[in-house]
Amino acid sequence: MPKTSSSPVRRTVAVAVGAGVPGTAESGDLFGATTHLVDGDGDGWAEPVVAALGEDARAGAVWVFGAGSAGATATRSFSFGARTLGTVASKAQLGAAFPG
Ligand SMILES: [Ca+2]
Repeated sequence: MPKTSSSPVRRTVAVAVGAGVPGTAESGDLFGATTHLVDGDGDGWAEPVVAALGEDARAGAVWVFGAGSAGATATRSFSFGARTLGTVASKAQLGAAFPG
């Protein structure tokens, strides 16, 4: 995965879900329903952000994966949702509307 640039670029990002990824996959989570790339830590490498819109009664949750010269990785990945934020957001579908 290349470092971020100011020019818009569409890329396909494959992230293997498994060991090191927080949480447990459940039927109806809709993991991967929306995705986004953002350099959240400012190191120049865009981290994949993946939403699961069906998580927790459609409150939604977001996973952020690590990124670097070797690509995306579960290392340093984390997730958050309504429970993490201390809110009750039934059917809010956190992550449903990433910028295009
Ligand atoms: Ca980064």
